[in-house]
Amino acid sequence: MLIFIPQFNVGVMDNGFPQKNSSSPARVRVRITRNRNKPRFDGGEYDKAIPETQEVGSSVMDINAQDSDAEGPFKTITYSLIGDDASPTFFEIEPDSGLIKVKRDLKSENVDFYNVSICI
Ligand SMILES: [Ca+2]
Repeated sequence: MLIFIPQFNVGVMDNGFPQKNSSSPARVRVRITRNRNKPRFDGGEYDKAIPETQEVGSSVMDINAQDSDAEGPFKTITYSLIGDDASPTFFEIEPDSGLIKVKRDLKSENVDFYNVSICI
């Protein structure tokens, strides 16, 4: 965190005649934040077996990640599913929480496993 300290004088005057005034030095400390850290998953690889009869809309697993930046948008994490395979068709992730849910009936495809890639 860098601190930029501009210094200046603040003036004040009255409306009398003759007009009187005074001044005082002032400074404002501006805290400069930078996006220094990338978000990291809490776990390594996530692996879970579910039945093909798992209901649409039900929870599959909860993905967690952290960002060690101090505050604001540099710390806020948004989850999304990525990849060219079928996984984004059959699964969805809540952008704020990282909860993966079944999006579409899994019995409609004869697939043994889905490789779900998550971007944060
Ligand atoms: Ca960050």
